[in-house]
Amino acid sequence: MNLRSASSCLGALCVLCALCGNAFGQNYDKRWLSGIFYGEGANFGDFNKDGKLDVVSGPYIYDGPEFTVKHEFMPREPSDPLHYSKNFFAYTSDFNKDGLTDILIIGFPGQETFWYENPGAKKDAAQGGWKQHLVLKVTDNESPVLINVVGDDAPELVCMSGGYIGYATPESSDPNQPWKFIPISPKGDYQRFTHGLGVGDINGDGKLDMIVPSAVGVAVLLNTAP
Ligand SMILES: [Ca+2]
Ligand SMILES: [Ca+2]
Ligand SMILES: [Ca+2]
Ligand SMILES: [Ca+2]
Repeated sequence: MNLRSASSCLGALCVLCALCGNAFGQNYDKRWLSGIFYGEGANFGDFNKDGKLDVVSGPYIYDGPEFTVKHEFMPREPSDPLHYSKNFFAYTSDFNKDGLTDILIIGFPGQETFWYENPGAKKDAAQGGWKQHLVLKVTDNESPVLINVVGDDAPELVCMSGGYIGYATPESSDPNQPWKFIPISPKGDYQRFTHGLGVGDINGDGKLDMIVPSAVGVAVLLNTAP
């Protein structure tokens, strides 16, 4: 999730918690997470396995449901709120299937994507902290998506890289290894700041398709996998 694109919210890192069960949720309790701009990326996950969703925003995890206690899981690097950060998107999943939700951070477009391994009870940095694993050296496009598009139930990183549209998929035998990028298009002029990339079942056949920019507008890539 990218806060800047999701809400056009420039540096305002906040979370809105619905307080009532009304169908339209008229009442919200606003909880400030930080007055410092660390990144556009934010997401949710139960990182401490207490049954309550926590928030990841910038280099911190904020424990739900109060979000007043925070834990640093990656190096802090405040950013200029008038410019972009190196923390563009945050996604969550259990990448090494150890039962603990991990975090994937997509940096500045065209740069590396890493996932951070949830150490569980061993949160002290001196004990290793959240270990960083390389996903992909070059993640292009300004709307990369972590979603399960092929194979088993592990998600892929749908993005562009090296001029191709495609997805990066983890090595099932060793989730700590860099992911393999699978191109699904001819080489084009796709680059780090290319806009537009969406994933969804456009034709209703149960397989996820893509919508992408093309030289003359927009194109749909229908998933024809058996
Ligand atoms: Ca939790
Ligand atoms: Ca895990
Ligand atoms: Ca998959
Ligand atoms: Ca489809």
